[in-house]
Amino acid sequence: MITRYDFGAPVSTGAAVLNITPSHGDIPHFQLEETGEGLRLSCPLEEDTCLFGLGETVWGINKRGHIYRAWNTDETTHTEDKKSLYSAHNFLIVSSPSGAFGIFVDDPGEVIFDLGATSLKRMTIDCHKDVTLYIIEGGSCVEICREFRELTGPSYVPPYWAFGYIQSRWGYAGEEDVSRVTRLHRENHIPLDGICLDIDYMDRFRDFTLNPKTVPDLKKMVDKARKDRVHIIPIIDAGIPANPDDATYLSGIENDTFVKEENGEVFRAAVWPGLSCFPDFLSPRASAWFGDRYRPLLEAGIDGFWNDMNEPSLFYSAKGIRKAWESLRQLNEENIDTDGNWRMHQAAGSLANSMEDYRSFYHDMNGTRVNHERVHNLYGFGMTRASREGFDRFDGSKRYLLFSRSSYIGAHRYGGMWMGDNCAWWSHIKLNLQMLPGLNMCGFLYCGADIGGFGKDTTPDLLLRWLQLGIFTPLMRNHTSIGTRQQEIYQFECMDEMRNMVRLRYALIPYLYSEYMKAVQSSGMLFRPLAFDSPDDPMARHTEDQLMLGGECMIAPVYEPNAAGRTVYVPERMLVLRMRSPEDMDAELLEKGTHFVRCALGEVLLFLREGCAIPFAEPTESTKEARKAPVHMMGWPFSKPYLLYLDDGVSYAPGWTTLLDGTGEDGYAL
Ligand code: MIG
Repeated sequence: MITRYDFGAPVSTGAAVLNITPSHGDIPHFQLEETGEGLRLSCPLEEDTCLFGLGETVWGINKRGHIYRAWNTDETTHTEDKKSLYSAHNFLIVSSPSGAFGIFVDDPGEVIFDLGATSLKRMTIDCHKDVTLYIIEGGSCVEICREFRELTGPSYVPPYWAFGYIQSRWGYAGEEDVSRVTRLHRENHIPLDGICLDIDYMDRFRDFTLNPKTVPDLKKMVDKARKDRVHIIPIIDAGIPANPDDATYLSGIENDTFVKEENGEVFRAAVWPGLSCFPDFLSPRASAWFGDRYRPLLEAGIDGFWNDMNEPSLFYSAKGIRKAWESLRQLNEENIDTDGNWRMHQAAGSLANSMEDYRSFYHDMNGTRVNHERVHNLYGFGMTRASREGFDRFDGSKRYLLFSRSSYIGAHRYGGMWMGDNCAWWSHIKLNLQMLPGLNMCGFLYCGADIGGFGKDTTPDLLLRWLQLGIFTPLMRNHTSIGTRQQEIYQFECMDEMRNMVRLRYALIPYLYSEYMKAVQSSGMLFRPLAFDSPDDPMARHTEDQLMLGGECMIAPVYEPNAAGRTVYVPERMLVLRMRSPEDMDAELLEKGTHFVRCALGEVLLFLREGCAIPFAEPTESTKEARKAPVHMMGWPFSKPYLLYLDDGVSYAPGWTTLLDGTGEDGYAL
């Protein structure tokens, strides 16, 4: 049961799609306190209470023991002390052995979740005094989640090809890169469905322009890639260059679509193209304008985009840099002394993403002027919605690939997301896994991390192990930063093992796609904590490095270097498949309990629940041929039939499901 509580005059965020009448009773579970600036909710934590949710954050699956600040931030180093990443997903389930409830703090400004960090036995949430809170009670974590998802609406469905392997690198600029990367994947028989272009495909990093050297003929490039069964996925940034020779800028000024300062002047801050203006994604009119800017790219046949820098990230503002120079000018040029040294660092180091800048501009929310600080976390959501609505206006019958860096709950209806700038660190494989269930709880089903790591140089074994998690995530993209080691699979001596992982992914797509669609249609989750499926099992409740996947499977990836396998908690009788390739695997029956399961570098583990089998396809080199590839059932002999989801993969025409016979002839022989 969902109860809504309104305090003061809350901002309407667009997160919820159900219009629930606010209740005037006391809010259950929490003690409410008015602090100077806002509201504080606090609630005691029992010893065995687990806290699940919050979407994209650092920390474990259980969020207890850390402070989180909902404030969308371009954070380039995801270490365990970080309080904010790129998105705000303020939904949390408080699960105790005695029962569970959910809370959604629908506040688009800063919210602080102190989840047993200041005190072991207490959680507090600090939000604004104008806020809408939803409390969901009754039932298990799975049921609470389902109610929350019904409140916030159905998840985005990408095209089928978006389940294919995507190769990306900051530095891919156009035709040459696309043909080389395509050719080397095809020559080496590494399956591939998409290549991302990063900011260098644009003319001086300006949105909706093309670098004439690297993209002389967009349509030709797109058509050629399509013949090679590859989709080109260009990046679009939030900022528009404040430059009178830029057509998008001129159009934005003419149509009055940029956010403004108090005095009515257009707000300017630097990002990649230099001083830029920022579309007002909270204004429907400005959003429609922005969505229509994609049209020339869509007309050229582009059918996938990634939206970046939409926290919004600001390198410095026009005002901020002026102040910094003033402060620097006061220093002695040769001997700046200790205080001066501190001031110099302060002046330069506080320029990016400054609170002062965020406070200095306003949005036009249907005629009401709202300071950005109050609604900061809605900006990326607005950009996602604006672009998606633009695609729909262009061709409402077609599904486009779209994933964003910044988001708020509600954005999950319009697009997917990636987890931003991780590093080539082993700990980030685990972090990738731990973020998945929280994101799924909040409706973000189409997501994934930069496989192999964005920052720092990857290593062959790190990439291989990371692929062994990535083959299960709907967005499976290898992406890395400019300046790092080449990270395409064909760069490595263990290419054969890596290729086999991608081939396994393609063998699993019928399963992943079917389970994805079932999760969409039932407001369910593709990835769940073990605690959700086995709420009364104390071991399952505290398992931090394994996930349930769909209705039939569990995954337990290896995320440590030099491992010959790993310890796995098996919450019920399962068959583990130790897979080296679609053609080469062995199986072992595991009883409930803790096991050390062998898993050599070239192997990936997939656990199947008792009596379950999953569809498994003959892998193809792109999803284009996948429809014709034979599918058989793999798993327990004499397993129950499986409901396979089949649709045309691009339109919104409802799919039809087929029952695959699981009688056992095709079952994996024990
Ligand atoms: O300031 O476009 O997270 O994926 O490669 C860096 C360049 C801007 C950040 C994104 C990353 C992308 C990079 N971008």
